[in-house]
Amino acid sequence: MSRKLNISRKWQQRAERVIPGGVDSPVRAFRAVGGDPPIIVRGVGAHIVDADENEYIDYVGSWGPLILGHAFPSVVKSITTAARNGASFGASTPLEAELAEMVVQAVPSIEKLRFVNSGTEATMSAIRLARAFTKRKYIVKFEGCYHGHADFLLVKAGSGVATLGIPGSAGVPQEFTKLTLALPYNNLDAVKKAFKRFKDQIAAVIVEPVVGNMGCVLPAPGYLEGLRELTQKDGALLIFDEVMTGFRISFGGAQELYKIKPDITCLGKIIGGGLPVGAYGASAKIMDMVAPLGPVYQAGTLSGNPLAMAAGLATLKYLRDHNEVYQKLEFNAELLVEGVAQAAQDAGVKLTCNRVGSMFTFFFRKKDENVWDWASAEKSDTAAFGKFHRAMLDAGVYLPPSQFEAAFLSIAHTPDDIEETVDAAQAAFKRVGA
Ligand code: KE4
Repeated sequence: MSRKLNISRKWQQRAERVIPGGVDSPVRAFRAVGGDPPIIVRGVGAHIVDADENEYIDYVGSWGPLILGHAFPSVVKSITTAARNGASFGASTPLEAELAEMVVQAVPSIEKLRFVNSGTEATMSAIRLARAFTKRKYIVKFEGCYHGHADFLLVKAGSGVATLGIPGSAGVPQEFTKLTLALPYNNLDAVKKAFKRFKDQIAAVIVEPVVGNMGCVLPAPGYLEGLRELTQKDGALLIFDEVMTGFRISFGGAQELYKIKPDITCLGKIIGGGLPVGAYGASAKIMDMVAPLGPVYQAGTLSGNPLAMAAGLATLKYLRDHNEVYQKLEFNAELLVEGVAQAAQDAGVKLTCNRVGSMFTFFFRKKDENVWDWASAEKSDTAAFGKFHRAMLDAGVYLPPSQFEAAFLSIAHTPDDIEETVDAAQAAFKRVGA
């Protein structure tokens, strides 16, 4: 039965009069799945509640930051304490150094880092730094990977292996993307060819070590090692965009899990505990090129904001002091994904489930095949995904409103939540299969 969304709809209509699409980020408009987006008024633990008082089990978790769940007590306490001392000074506070120390301890490839306000700022700054450090211009990114909305990163994949970037958004002049090479993910051959064609000219390769932004896609065995080797050989920097995977798939992120040492790491989401934070970090040799020490300019009014630092500190302290949460997340995520996969099989629905730790995606397929890059991901049956998403929403399960996004489990999700989700999936697959 469809959920009553009357008050949500009124808020959506009111917002649409003053905000494009009524949303401050496109995916929230639910265009990919249809129907009205619930307008959320509060969250606690693994649950969120909309303006019509409908409750949902939340698997978006603000797109990754809320690994502890909503309104986690120590996070709330740290934010309110910080707020009572003043929200922002435009001056340094002890909290920034404290959080930076925690990140440096957790991620050995980072000796120094700079806080910014979003993942976009982190990757944009990391690439500027890589270009300055190597004195080279070209960058390589991969189809289906998303690194925020900096102009030169909004590129459509070129048709050929080393076709220069084609703007992926209106308002991005071709001149801004012609130094960006967009290659297929999980294809080392394409990278070898690019380094051959642009020998000694590529400043950096930026990659989501586990992709979240085409849906969850895993690196093929040897792929990340290959990127490390090829970049090292040519003198290009390897940038791990761990905005999503950092502190998510392990306390040390994907680089700990896959034992790869990137040159620059971009972080965000979890390190802000739900408040706006991004960061980029590297060896001191690289980071000391950043102003005021070096010639690479980057700045931000609210960078290192005390409330965001406080939320990040509380989140990372909890994860550091309760490292067993990663095993619990692994166990619960496997239980959930296996349960949904079985429900799909019972209903005769073709589903490919990709998962690393507590980030996962259910790909609706027309035939049984894996999803290992954008070309295979985009063959998904997005209409079937849309039907499934709406059925799950009606059943009180809030999944990412796009086939090409990762879903997230938090430490707040209980066995009952998981059982309820699998039961809802069983019914939803019947609707999809119908
Ligand atoms: P932000 O600028 O949105 O903080 O971060 C950009 C970014 C960079 N790198 C990775 C790996 C990311 O996943 C993101 C942002 N992730 C999306 C979720 N797919 C944010 C959701 C949204 O755009 O509303």
